[in-house]
Amino acid sequence: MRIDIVTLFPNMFSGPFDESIIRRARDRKFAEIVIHNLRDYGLGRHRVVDDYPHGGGSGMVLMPEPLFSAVEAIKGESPIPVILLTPQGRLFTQQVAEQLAAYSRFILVCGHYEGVDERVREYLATDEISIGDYVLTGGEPAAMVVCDAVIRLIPGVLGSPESVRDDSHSGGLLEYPQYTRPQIFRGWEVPPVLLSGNHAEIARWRREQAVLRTLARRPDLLEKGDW
Ligand code: 6GU
Repeated sequence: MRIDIVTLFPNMFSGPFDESIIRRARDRKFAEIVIHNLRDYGLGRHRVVDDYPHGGGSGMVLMPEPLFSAVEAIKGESPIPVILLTPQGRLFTQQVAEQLAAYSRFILVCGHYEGVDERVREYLATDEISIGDYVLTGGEPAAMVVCDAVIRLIPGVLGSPESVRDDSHSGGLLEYPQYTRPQIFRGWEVPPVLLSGNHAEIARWRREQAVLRTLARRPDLLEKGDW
């Protein structure tokens, strides 16, 4: 998979993609992440990328030319999905991550300032995604979230396919409680069923815990009925 990211702040991405599982996925060529500086496509000697909103109002708006130039230079003639990261997008969920994981390539465009010229939404973006109902200063952290959630779904990136299957949210439920050694820590014991060796019992207990935990914390997930 190849993910191209268009951003005004390319330095924000050094670090998050250079550690842990995403680093390993890149090293092993499961995923290629290419960062593009929107400033390189800015207008004139000053490489301008934003301007005042027509009709007045506060803040600056990203101009269409630099964004179209950047995305067209990346795409060439290929029809690649162009996803604008904006608080106005559709909500990013595990299901959306699974949809994106089916692509071999897509482009993430990080919005910034007060907004993006509407013609970018209408004629350049093929999709708009928000990572939640709160406002970030820019789309960069959202791009990191999307990349992480999608790359870990690529077959081979995680150790075992079961760890993807058992994730919180993947089965429409939160994950069951996990325990490791020691068996007793400061007097707090591991639930005995987990030490019983009875795999059917353990599976039933975990399912029950997942349902109870989802009911207590995220009853909205149960109402969706995906479990
Ligand atoms: Cl994708 N961008 C910004 N600026 N804020 C957000 C967001 C994206 N998703 C949630 N809040």
